Amino acid sequence: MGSFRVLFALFSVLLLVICSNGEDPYRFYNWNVTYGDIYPLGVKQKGILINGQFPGPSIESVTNDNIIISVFNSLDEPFLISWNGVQQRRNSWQDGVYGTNCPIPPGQNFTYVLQVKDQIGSYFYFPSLAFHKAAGGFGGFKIASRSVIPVPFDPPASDFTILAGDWFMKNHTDLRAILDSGSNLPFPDGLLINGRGSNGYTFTVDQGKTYRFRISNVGISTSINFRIQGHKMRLVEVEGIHTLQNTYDSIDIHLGQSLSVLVTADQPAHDYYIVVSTRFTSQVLTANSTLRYSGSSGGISGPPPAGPTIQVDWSLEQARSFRRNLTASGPRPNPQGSYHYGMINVTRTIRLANSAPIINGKQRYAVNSVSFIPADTPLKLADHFNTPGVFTIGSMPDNPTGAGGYLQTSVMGADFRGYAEIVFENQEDTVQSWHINGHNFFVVGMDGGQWSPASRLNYNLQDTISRCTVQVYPLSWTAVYVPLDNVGMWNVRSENWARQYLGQQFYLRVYSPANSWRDEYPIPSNALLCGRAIGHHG
Ligand SMILES: *[C@@H]1O[C@H](CO)[C@@H](O)[C@H](O)[C@H]1NC(C)=O
Ligand SMILES: *[C@@H]1O[C@H](CO)[C@@H](O)[C@H](O)[C@H]1NC(C)=O
Ligand SMILES: *[C@@H]1O[C@H](CO)[C@@H](O)[C@H](O)[C@H]1NC(C)=O
Ligand SMILES: *[C@@H]1O[C@H](CO)[C@@H](O)[C@H](O)[C@H]1NC(C)=O
Ligand SMILES: *[C@@H]1O[C@H](CO)[C@@H](O)[C@H](O)[C@H]1NC(C)=O
Ligand SMILES: CC(=O)N[C@H]1CO[C@H](CO)[C@@H](O)[C@@H]1O
Repeated sequence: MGSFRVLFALFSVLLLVICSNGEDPYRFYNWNVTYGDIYPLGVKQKGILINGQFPGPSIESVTNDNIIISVFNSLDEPFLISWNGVQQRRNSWQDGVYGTNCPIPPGQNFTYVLQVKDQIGSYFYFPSLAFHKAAGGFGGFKIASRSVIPVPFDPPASDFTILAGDWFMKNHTDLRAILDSGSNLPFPDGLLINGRGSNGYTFTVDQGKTYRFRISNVGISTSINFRIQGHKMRLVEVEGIHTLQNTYDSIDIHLGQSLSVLVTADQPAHDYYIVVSTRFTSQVLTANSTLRYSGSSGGISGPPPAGPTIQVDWSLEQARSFRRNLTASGPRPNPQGSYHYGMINVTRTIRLANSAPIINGKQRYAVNSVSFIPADTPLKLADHFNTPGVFTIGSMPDNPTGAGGYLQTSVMGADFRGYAEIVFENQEDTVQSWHINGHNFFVVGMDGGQWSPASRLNYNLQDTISRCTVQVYPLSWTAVYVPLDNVGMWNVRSENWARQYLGQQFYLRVYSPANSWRDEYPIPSNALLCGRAIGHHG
């Protein structure tokens, strides 16, 4: 361990030289990824732990920090970690998905060099390959505002991370085998709050004080609803945007989404239920935690608070009530309303329709009929080394084709500094959740039925939130505006993990001909090489 530290210190010095923003603070993490016994639903399972923890340790950072994470893969399978919503400006080299990085082989390590440039907010990290996410390996990722930037609420007495989501008793290799054989996943076996099922976790508060809860849905297959018995929640942040501070009794959080609420401990000093439950499922799963007032005189009383179950309109109305506070600052001191997203000319409209085709006798998932399959070399590396035959730009159409599904390593080309309107069209009867790496997008509209150009008349061009993960309700559409301001190879994916695994994803290649460090960083000197990239030098 000692020599590892010395080596690591030397390596860090090297990295300091590589990183362009030497003046911003550095934070170092050493992570050992192992299998270990966990009991999330009361029964022993083999989970993926980081430094012995499930969920993994939280990353606590401040805008512009450099984050250096050395990941040692002690599993028996190749492994990568990705950063949900943490943007990697100019640096898709660090994105940690199949299309950008070679997997870390078993028994080896890789050091990620991230900078949380011009960002604030609540996010999480997760293992991106091979359905590992169903075994754990995820954790919170907070980016606080710099001390000189005003935040539109008083500092909370404490800041709690809640990672909630559905969970399966089958392990990730069994779940993978089900999907590989062409079948659907079973219904999940339970819900977890910070790695535990019912009555596992206790959050202790002082009467009269106000607390921030950062809540992420880290699950595999279902939207969730979050609520606290007897307490109102004041929404303050959604994926890095300070919102109008509306109060809610309960809030829906779709797959891959994160948000923050403030909760004031303004009730008698007892224990209260914190509840999550599944949304839009015929069977409703729930999990409990406890909000405990310090000096609580009594246990929990009454039934856990009920929440919405299958109601779609309720959720749609709530989503529309999430608005940007135009006068609050974001990562910079200027107000969030100073970027007039509604006044910028759209350079391209892209319509993306999800589907569930059977291809070669197996269940697959697709977007515009294309079901993504990995190639033998990460796309970013193939692009960098000009390796032919790995992927074709333009293999992902801009519009639904109406055709059946087919398999392809799909990459869509896009011009740096373009301004795209993307319409996610869902003609299936299930909720979708879409994520775009490296970018934040403005959620300008969502509604039931089929999108048409006339739908633009009802877009919110004033004060909608921007985020990185958005839901699309059953038989509905969601439209977003995306500033294509980050050069790189970026994953666009379903956050429903079976859909992602079986092809409902593609890569967006945001391209600048300038070939300049101002637009994109060069390949890192420690980049792992694999497939047809072996033998090349950065
Ligand atoms: C990782 O943890 C395992 C199990 O505790 C241990 O055997 C191994 O030496 C650790 N590796 C590193 C690099 O710390
Ligand atoms: C918006 O932010 C401003 C500036 O911090 C703050 O004074 C105001 O209370 C906020 N408004 C709402 C409705 O949250
Ligand atoms: C998952 O469980 C199966 C038995 O159901 C077992 O054969 C397999 O080794 C397990 N996988 C892991 C990674 O533990
Ligand atoms: C929540 O807690 C209550 C009371 O302890 C318990 O009866 C109920 O079963 C719990 N819910 C779940 C899903 O376990
Ligand atoms: C948008 O396009 C219109 C019509 O082509 C043009 O008049 C206007 O200046 C453009 N606006 C911006 C902000 O570029
Ligand atoms: C502990 C360990 O294996 N460290 C290795 C991490 O990876 C670098 C190369 O990227 C090696 O030099 C270290 O020995």
